[in-house]
Amino acid sequence: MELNEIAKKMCEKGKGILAADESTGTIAKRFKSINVDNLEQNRLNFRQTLFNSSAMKNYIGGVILFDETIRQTTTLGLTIPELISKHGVIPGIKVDKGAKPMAGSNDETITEGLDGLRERLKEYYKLGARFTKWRAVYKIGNDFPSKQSIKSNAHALARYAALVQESKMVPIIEPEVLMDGSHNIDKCYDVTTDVLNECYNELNTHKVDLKGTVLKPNMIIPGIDCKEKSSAEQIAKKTLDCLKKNVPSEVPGIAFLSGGQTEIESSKNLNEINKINDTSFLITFSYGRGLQASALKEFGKDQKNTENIQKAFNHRAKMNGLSSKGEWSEKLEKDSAA
Ligand code: 5MM
Repeated sequence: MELNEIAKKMCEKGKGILAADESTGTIAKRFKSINVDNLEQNRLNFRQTLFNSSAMKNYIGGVILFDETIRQTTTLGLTIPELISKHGVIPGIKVDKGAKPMAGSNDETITEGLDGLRERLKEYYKLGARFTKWRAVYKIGNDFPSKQSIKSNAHALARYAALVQESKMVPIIEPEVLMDGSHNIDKCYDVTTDVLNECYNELNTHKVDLKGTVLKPNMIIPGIDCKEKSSAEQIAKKTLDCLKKNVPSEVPGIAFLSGGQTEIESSKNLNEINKINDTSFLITFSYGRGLQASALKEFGKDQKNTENIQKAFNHRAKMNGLSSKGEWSEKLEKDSAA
């Protein structure tokens, strides 16, 4: 498949991406919150339960995996990429090595992982991956994000994307402006504008074919401690405006991260965005917490209760599938949950 076709399939109307690429440290936090030991077998159990849910076929276009997961074989006898592909879903892989402290700018990070990336990509392709993900992290504060953080993270994202396309896979470009802090929605709009601009400058310099990429941005949203709350309509308007002004129209798909929003908030906001989407972008979800929080709770109650875990996941995937078409509503949320 051509890169543009893969990108469009990942973000197909009614579907989105499941971000199940928590590194061992991140999944440790998630499991701690439900009192589950962070063992390889438990990580496999949880993930294979999600990847074998009925929602996969109807509402999921791609799954982002972590290095450990793409190599695992399920108790059903299939490898994880085989299980995912069986449902017609595209397997993908997180290839960054994490956000590390940035020399020269206290409290900011640079995402690492470029060394040896070309070789790692060849292996991931053989294991079945057809798209990849790299996340850059920017925090908002008095002096943040610095020019240094915006420039160096964009440069790394572009070098990553160029290598991924050379390996015949679609790069997901994830510049995440964090929700942490008390900044208002306009500050998030301004910082996201600067971040996106620099990313597309660098992607252009590195000759990345934008038709074969997917953008995974944050929504334009006030900081978690901001006193001025914004409605879903305001968030949608500002988010779409920011994307229209800063994302080139060749980009086929935009799949948001949930970033700490609740499951319902992330569905509602995505729905509002799609209700007013007058662009050619396929706008959808690439949620980690926004898709998995309820299923994770069920897993914590009883790891063996596959039915309840899958029920929770199927419901969230269906709700977000509706949001990707602007067809979600609070009534459907309640009816379907019942
Ligand atoms: C699922 O979490 C992903 C992995 O995080 P770490 O590399 O820190 O372990 C993360 O990159 C994720 O893809 C995005 O942040 C979106 O997840 P949320 O939970 O924000 O929707």
